[in-house]
Amino acid sequence: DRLKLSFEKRIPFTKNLVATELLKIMSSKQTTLCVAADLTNSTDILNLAEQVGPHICALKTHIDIVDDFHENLLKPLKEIADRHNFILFEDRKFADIGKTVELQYSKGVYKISSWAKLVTAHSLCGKGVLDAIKGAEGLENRGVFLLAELSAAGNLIDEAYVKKTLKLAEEYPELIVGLVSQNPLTNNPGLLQLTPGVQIDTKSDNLGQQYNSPEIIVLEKGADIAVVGRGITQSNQPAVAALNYKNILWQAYLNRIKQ
Ligand code: BMP
Repeated sequence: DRLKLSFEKRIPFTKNLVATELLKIMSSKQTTLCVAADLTNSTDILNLAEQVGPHICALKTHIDIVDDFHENLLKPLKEIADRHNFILFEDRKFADIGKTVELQYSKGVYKISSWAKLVTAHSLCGKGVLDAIKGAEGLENRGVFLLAELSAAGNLIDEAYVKKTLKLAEEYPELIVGLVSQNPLTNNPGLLQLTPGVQIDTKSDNLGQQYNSPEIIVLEKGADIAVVGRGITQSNQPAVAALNYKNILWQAYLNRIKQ
């Protein structure tokens, strides 16, 4: 059962090298925290990465919201990620025909495949998206988190869509690192559950985002990795806030795997 196994014991079940790396980082740094660096200024992103770096397993970006984006952002960002041992994760949510996804993933201003070991993809468009990511130029080791559920109020995903997403994930074990979901959908110890919509003391924003507490998402909703954005980025002391989320999440995980 995925929920009762330690991250270390789950490593042999993964068939993707980024998943293996992620599980090793989570175990050694004792963190399941992924910070969503949803900031629109390059310097702010670098400062945030430096501050929260020691406490995270991955930094999730929306690179297309950066006002002053220049490829010069990527070198220092990679350097910070290497030094603090976390993974760069572009939340691109690919959803188009395979050929277009191939171009969006590897070309254009952002050349995502050259720096992000992890990306997200919607299952909506089917296999072509995953074949495109698999075959495109870029980093040798790459992994995909497939979106199975959303934290957005009123989203159109239903039970059948979730089931079909799970089936698609199982067809690409060498590419799929895990699922983005709000509930425990699989017992496969080789798949990681990434859960956004996490904040302490806040239940929603004014645009449909829905939050659960760190304890609830780990103990009741099955999260392995928690995505926290504004709960940390809007804090006066992001490093302190990140450490606090990290500690609460890790304790909840220890309680979950306790026999
Ligand atoms: P925040 O914690 O500030 O609400 O940010 C959540 C982050 O997770 C955002 O970057 C958003 O794009 C992402 N996300 C989400 O909120 N819900 C989902 O279902 C999937 C997401 O990727």
